[in-house]
Amino acid sequence: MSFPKNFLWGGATAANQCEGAWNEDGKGDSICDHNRAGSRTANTHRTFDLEIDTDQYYYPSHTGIDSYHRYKEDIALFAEMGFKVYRMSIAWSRIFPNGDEETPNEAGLQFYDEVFDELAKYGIEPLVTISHFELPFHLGKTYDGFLDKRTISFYENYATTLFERYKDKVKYWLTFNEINFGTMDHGKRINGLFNREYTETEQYQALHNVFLASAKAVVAGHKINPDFKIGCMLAYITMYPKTCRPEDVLKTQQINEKFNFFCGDVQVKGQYPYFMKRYFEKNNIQVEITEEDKALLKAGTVDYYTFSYYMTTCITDDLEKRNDKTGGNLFGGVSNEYLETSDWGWQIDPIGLRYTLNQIYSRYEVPLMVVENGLGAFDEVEANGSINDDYRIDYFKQHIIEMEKAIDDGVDLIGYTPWGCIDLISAGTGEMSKRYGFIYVDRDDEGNGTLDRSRKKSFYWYKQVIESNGENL
Ligand code: P53
Repeated sequence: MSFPKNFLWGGATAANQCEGAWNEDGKGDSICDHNRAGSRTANTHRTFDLEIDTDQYYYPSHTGIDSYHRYKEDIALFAEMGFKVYRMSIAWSRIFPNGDEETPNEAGLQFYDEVFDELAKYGIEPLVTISHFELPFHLGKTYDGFLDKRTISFYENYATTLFERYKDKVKYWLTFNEINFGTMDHGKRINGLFNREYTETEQYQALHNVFLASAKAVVAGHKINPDFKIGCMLAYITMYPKTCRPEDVLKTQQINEKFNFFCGDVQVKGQYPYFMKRYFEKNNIQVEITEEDKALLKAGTVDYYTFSYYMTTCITDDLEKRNDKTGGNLFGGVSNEYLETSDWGWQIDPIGLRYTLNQIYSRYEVPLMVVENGLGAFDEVEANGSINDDYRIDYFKQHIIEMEKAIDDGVDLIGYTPWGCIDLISAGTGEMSKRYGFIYVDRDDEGNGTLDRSRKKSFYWYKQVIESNGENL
């Protein structure tokens, strides 16, 4: 079997990692604009400043790759590769600078009108993430973000504004990026909990409010345009037991349920899974979940399921083995001796993608889309300007082969948008040198460079993959 005729090939980015123009045309500061650059060694720990101090520090999101001013050139390059779909996010604070205004900033709305019109010129379907780590800073500072129920209404107002405005231009939507980072460190970019330490109850309450906001958006969106496809988005980090010791297998199941299954269950099935209810009871976590909330979660289930897939990890309950941690991992996962790792320590596992697609599809049986996948790597520009990123081509080739096998297994996979189709700022480390793109951007970790775009070898390769609908790898 091969890829379906209407398969959505494309690429993915997020506003805060490429737009720049952080305070132009009325945009307010988002939570991301307070993150300084980090480094590969510091990995996921970037300094977060309550007060932005641009005289002293460099904040990568403030300029990004300047796509706010260069989007036409970028979209033309995507079109040249033959993209059918382009996943992007809308910067919430461009539309509602503080987040709690009643009326939107017209200049922000106008900007995305122009982006969608440009995509339409080339017949590229937009896929819009409504919230991709871009909570308006003010909502975190003043309301403790989603811990406060009022933030649900602010989000609903924001989402409804987008649905009304773009109802004839955008069909595919995602409510929250990587919602399952919810209660972890990355989660503060979603829920805005950064003013102090929060109890576990508060963290799960904020996540619950995020679920409610998502469900409200789904309900409102379907009313505005019944043809909308509104999905969820999870960071899927597939887990294998380190050994076949039953203790390891059981531990893997427990961590996997909480990280990979919990949020999807709520958003696809419309209810909390039994294991989370027990987890709350056993740990005295008192999340307020009313009957009305339960009805809303049921009414606001998503139309399709999307996820990011970069790596797999191994789990053990044997504490001694935990010293053998892998990069980018967030749950004390350990290494897999059968896999190679990226320069940032992420374990590369193409077969794991087939396994993952089947794991998710067997649980939900709704259409799936892989909306992030890719290799963050150092690229070298040759003297003649060419960039021969064969390692990236090889990574994608292996993953596409396994997606095709998953389709052959019977999985309803509808699209694939590799992450950072154009080089952009890394979310985890704030680096520019962690490159994912088919398109190279001349910019370094300190913010120097022309910002000029150029085609990597993988650009021509991906073009031919799309042209042949995945046949010509
Ligand atoms: P970076 C960690 C693990 C899995 C997905 O990540 C992650 C992260 C965040 O570090 O986030 C997603 O840039 C996210 C994107 C991000 C991309 O993965 O750290 O949705 O915004 O850029 C890649 O290499």
